[in-house]
Amino acid sequence: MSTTQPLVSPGRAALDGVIAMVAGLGIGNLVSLVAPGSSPVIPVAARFIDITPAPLKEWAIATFGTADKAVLIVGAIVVTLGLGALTGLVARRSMGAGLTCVAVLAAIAIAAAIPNASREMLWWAPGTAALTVGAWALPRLFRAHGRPSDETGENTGQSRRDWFRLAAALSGAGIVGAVIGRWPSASHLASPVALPARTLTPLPAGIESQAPGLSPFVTPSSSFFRIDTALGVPNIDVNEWRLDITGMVDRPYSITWPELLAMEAIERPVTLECVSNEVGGDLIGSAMWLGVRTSTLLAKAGVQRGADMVLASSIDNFSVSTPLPALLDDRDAMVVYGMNGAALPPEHGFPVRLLTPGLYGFVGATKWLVTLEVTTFAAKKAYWTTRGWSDHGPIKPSARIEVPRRGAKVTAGQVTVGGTAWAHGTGVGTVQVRVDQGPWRDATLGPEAGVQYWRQWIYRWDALPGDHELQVRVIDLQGKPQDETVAVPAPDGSSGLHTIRVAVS
Ligand SMILES: Nc1nc2c(c(=O)[nH]1)N[C@H]1C(S)=C(S)[C@@H](COP(=O)(O)O)O[C@H]1N2
Ligand SMILES: [Mo]
Repeated sequence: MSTTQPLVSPGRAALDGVIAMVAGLGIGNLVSLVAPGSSPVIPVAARFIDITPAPLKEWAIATFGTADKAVLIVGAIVVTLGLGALTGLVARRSMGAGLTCVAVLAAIAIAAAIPNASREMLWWAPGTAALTVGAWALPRLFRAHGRPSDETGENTGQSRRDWFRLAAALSGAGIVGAVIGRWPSASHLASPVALPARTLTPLPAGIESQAPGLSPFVTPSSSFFRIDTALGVPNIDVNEWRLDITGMVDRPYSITWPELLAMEAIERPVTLECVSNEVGGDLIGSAMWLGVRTSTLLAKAGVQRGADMVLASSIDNFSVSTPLPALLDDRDAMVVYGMNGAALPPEHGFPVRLLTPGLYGFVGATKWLVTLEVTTFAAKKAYWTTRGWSDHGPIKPSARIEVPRRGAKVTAGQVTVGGTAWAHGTGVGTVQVRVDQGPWRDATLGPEAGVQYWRQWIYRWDALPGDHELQVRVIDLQGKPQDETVAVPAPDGSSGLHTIRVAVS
């Protein structure tokens, strides 16, 4: 019998690799509690998102929408466990090579955690802990299988119990560490903050009660769509947060949280849409936003001639390029710290985000905002505009049918059709519905909250039995109908009529 014959079966070796990986990552994750934001998985996955080709990212957003991160996390877990199994198989041939794999994987995690700003002193700790635990566990798991008896190749009962105890302890520690450590999205630890009093009278009540399933007039913050490239939500301490106003200005300066709160606050109803939203899609929401005018903040710095854009960057190095006029004109673009009467939720940019009414989020709504750099389109590019999306992103007027749902079966007679419509800047004038390509008929509009906000609409339809097509369009207050040309989201937003079919019986 050859002495180089591995003592551990391939299945067991792979399982040992997986267990060592779970233990290492779990404990590393637990250690990341002391070094916030640097769990061993998140930085690797975050770098992965950065280098993912834009079309794949867009496909993920289009296919999974707000769930794209859940899909990515499950994918990351599967790939990670697969790497663990591979490491186990390598270790079966040579423990030295196996431990080298562990070290290389840990080195990647540690390198990916190198912080952009030197805010996190212990960024190296989680990856190092994962390395230590993984490198300790792997050879011990192998040894615990014991030497197979010469006759049968089977392990003894004693060694099986040893292995089982060790494996259970390591997996248990790993899983507990993963759960109580900072697993992605488990990090919603916004510090309680006091906000200035609200300045505006509350919005009128919507008409959602008249059509079950219709979007509420104001989208609750908890169900507001979320789109960003961040895996873990950045956890920002308001005491350390600063907004730098730099670039082509006479007097660059930084503003702190208390200084920002002391400035004159405005509160505005604004509908925010993602450029990736398909016609009829749900990447849109409407809320009441509280903050300070960007025009005031920029005027304090003294914008120099020749500038035509502001590059607004986040703590996680995301950026948008907003046309300068949109931040200075009377649409009241703002640096926002309140949403629907409370502090900005972590997922939506706590403590501070940019909000430019009338522009898609990718050119006007940086979350976790830390820098406003006054510059030019010729000099700088932003995150998505370097990936082929348009420099200018005004939200295209559109309308959608929310009830009945596409493909619904309804009873003949009076059917309530309803939805939302928006025409930023000008405002919604009329919403019209058409059945089976017939004449356009006016819908009844819900309350109005300014030209940057959507309107609900309802249409009472006398439905005859059969399959029918329903379409909707918005006409703005200047009488201009929405663009009916069918366009996909890239590069500057979708257009076309929202069209659904329903079965009436
Ligand atoms: N820091 C950061 N801000 C960001 C993004 C991002 O990826 N990172 N995405 C932008 C895009 S594309 C959109 S549509 C809006 C969405 O804002 P919401 O998640 O609050 O709905 O945020 C914008 N701000
Ligand atoms: Mo977006």
